[in-house]
Amino acid sequence: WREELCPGAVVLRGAALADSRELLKAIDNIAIQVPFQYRATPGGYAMSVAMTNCGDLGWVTDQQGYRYQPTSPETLRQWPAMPDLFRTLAIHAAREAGFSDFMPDACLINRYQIGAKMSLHQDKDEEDFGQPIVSISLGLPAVFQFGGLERSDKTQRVNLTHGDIVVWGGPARLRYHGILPLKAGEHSLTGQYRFNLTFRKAH
Ligand code: MD3
Ligand code: FE
Repeated sequence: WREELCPGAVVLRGAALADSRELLKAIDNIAIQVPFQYRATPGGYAMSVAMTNCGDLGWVTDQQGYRYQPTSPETLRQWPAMPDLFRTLAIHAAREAGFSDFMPDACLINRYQIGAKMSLHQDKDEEDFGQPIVSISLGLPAVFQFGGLERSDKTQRVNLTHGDIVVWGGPARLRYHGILPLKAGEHSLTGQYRFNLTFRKAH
C-alpha cells in the first residue's frame, strides 16, 4: 500500500515486512563488527539515538561537525559492506517512487530505545539533493514529524511502523523532520527497540 505524505514523499506501507527478519539479522551482524555509538552533536549534546553504518560511507558527528567518511572513528576500519538485501530493497523502493537511478553509497542505522528522539532537522550533508533518501522502519512504532523548508513551518505527524519504507525526494528532500520520543512497548522481533535504516547517495 502506497501513500503520498506530501509532494515527493511516498510511504510504502509494509514493503519491508517480508524481509524484516533477515534485515534484523543483518543489522546484528553489522553491529557485531561496528557497535552502535551514542554520538555527540557538534554543539556537544549527547544524542539519544545510537548509530552505526554500513556501505562505502558512514555518517558521523563530533566536535568537528557532521560528515560522511569511509571508516568508523572507533574501529578506524572501513564500515561493513552494505548487504545486497539492503541495497536491493532501497533501489526498488526508490524506483517505485520515480527515482530509477538511485545507487546508495551510505546506510545509516539508527537504534532508538524507549524515550529516544530525533529533533527536527534537515538532511543536507549529502552532495546531490536531486538524489532521494530511502528509510526503512523496523521494530517498535514511532511518530514521525515533518514540516516544511523552514524550521518554524507547521508540522504534520505520521506513524511509522515495522516494515514501512519511505522515499523522500524532489520537493520533500530538504523538509525538516524528526522522531518524537519513542513510546514504551515490546516488539516480538526487536524487544524495546526501534531500528531505522536510511539509504543515501552521500558522494
Ligand atoms: C525527510 N532518521 O537519520 S527516517 C535521519 O526514523 C533521520 O531515524 C529518522 O531523520 C529515523 O536523518 C527519520 C525518515 C526520513 C529520512 C530522511 C529524510 C525522512 C526524511 C530526509 C528528508 C526529509
Ligand atoms: Fe534526517
